Amino acid sequence: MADVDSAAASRHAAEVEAPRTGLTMGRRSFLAGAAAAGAAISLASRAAHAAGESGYWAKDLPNDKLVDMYRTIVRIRWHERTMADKMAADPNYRGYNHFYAGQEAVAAGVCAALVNSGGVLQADLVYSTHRPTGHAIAKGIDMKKMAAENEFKATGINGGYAGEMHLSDPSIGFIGADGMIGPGPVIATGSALAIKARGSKQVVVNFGGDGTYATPHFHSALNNSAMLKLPFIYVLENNLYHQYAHYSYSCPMKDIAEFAVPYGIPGVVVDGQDVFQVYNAAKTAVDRARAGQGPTLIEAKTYRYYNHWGAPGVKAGELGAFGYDPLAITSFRPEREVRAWMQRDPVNISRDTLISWGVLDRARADQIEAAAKQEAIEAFQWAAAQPNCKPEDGLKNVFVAGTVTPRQFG
Ligand SMILES: Cc1ncc(C[n+]2csc(CCOP(=O)(O)OP(=O)(O)O)c2C)c(N)n1
Repeated sequence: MADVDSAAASRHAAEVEAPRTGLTMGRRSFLAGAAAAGAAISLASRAAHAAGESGYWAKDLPNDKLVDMYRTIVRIRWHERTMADKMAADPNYRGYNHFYAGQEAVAAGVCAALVNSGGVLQADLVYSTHRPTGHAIAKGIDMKKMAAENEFKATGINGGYAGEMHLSDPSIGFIGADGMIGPGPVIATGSALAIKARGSKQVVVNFGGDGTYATPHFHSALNNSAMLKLPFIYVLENNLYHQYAHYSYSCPMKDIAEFAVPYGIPGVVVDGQDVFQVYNAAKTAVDRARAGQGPTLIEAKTYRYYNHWGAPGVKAGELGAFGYDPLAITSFRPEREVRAWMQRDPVNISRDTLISWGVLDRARADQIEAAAKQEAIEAFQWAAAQPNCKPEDGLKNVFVAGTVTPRQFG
């Protein structure tokens, strides 16, 4: 994990100019650099842990909380794998997804630092993206009801009318997915302003991709949350691509976290494959936000194993999407790049770290993973047997029933 400063900002601006122009540094070496940076962050963090330095918050957690983070990662992983397999191989399956496999440690680490129950007036709030299933599971959504929702079933968590990109569960503070790239952070800062006005101790987390950096909403959210010292955390999951374009095509910096500098707030780069590092960064940001000290921008370096959307390139039973498909544009990134990132897999890193800490042993880790796989299989089986939602009910739950009393805070 590293704080950024303006000297680093100009250094990285110069570094990133290269892959865009191709003058001094190829895109591949840029990617290799990013992967090496992730590994170096991981090493530094382990050293900090060994030295007992403060700030490595994960070391203070009880074992069951640490194991829960691993469990969350494998639950997300097997949800994604099961769904991707269904999309690839089951012609009757109607659901769809933007898969999160590869990025699980980000959602698991962030949500482990949050309050995830008590409804919208007590839970910490998460604003998610078009890639929401991992965030939803980490926040505590019922996997069966989410599986039913994603297949437009009447018993889905939102009655089958939301589907993947409008998925929500306010009871756990999961305000919801958002199919639009950009506006989420502005809405989330509005929520953070309401929380500040009410004087509750909640915090608001906005997840966004590297594709949100170049939107006005990203900058508006950072500016307003800094000006008003809002309890707001922007978790930017930099999985290197927005849809099919590498982020160096739209961002002049290597580390997007450097854009915290102009807004005078902490900007933190974290290894998004290591759940304990993500947790450390999130906990620091959450403590700061709860104490009224304002927002933080966290950039998690990570990678998605599947395609941008759906299951092109997926072979049922195999993790990840590979190969060339002219209709689905799977060839936007080299296969070796996918395989290289899969070497630093969040499931393996979390499991092996816990084994090295003496918190888990291999047999118990395998049991937890097998239970997660079984849970996902049963969730999709349950969802398949549910009734479809009815088109004529489409407007139900869109408007609040009865009158709404205006309220003013402060
Ligand atoms: C306003 C808007 N423009 C375009 C799109 C189409 N779109 C969907 S996802 C996406 C890219 C998102 O990239 P990023 O934020 O990096 O997230 P990732 O998909 O990599 O997780 C785009 C352009 C959209 N959903 N909304």
